[in-house]
Amino acid sequence: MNEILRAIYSSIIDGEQKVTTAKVQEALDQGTEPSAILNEGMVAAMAEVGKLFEEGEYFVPEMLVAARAMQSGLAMLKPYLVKADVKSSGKVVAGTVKGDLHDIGKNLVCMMLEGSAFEVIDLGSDVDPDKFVEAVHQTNADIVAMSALLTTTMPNMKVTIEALKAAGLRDKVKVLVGGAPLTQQYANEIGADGYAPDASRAVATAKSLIAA
Ligand code: B1M
Repeated sequence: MNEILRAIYSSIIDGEQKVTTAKVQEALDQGTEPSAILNEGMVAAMAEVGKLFEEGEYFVPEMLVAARAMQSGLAMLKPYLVKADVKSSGKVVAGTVKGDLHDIGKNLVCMMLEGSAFEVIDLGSDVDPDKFVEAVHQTNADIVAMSALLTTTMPNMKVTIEALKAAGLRDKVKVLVGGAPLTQQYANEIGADGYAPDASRAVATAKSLIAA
């Protein structure tokens, strides 16, 4: 990792939001690839924050300031990840499931989808199953994209799929799921149509779901 990426990495771990934004700008000015800033500097830092939390070195406040630094860096990368395109690839209703406040991965997935010309209706985090249903009704979406970061909230994906069924919408919409604790096997078990382990594969899977 070069010096500027290391500085971004450290600033996120230390939760130094101002340093993160300054260093991301510096990296962009130097011509560093946005994908390197994202993956090597920022995503890697959040993985380390998770490790420190697991080891009892970090607590929720430290995770929170790191998340704020990450979000501000992500906002600066957005124009580079989201390019305008004329033809819509499809309409996606996205959200983090009920009970789950983790939205960084979901935001990244939304940005990458927008970058591939998907129209994204982002419902945010802690999204009630009924809100997903209502949004699909209102927007006629092609895909429901759900994210979960907690093992305790993963079951709410199944609850949402059941709510879509109960509303008679399950045949009209594809369901794409992802998030750190998920697996392809879990996605199969809950009856999702697609699973992706990261944001770029979420885009590829969304495209193949539309094509199918
Ligand atoms: Co929390 N947290 N957290 N947290 N947090 C984790 C998830 C945890 C693994 C940390 C740990 O113990 N190592 C752990 C979960 C353990 C478990 O369930 N087994 C945990 C815990 C326990 C908690 C609390 C319960 C802590 C507490 O209160 N005691 C609490 C729960 C709050 C709640 O949600 N109700 C909590 C709170 C928080 C903060 C609010 C402080 C903050 C979130 C802020 C925010 O998001 N705005 C936070 C953070 C930052 C984390 C870690 C450190 C980082 C998550 C992150 O943003 N990663 C996380 C540890 C870790 O993940 N290693 C942790 C970066 C992001 C880019 O990755 O979200 O995985 P990720 O997204 C990836 C892929 O997963 C995938 O693509 C993304 C990019 O490639 N992906 C999809 C995600 N969604 C997808 C959807 C798709 C496809 C792919 O299709 C639709």
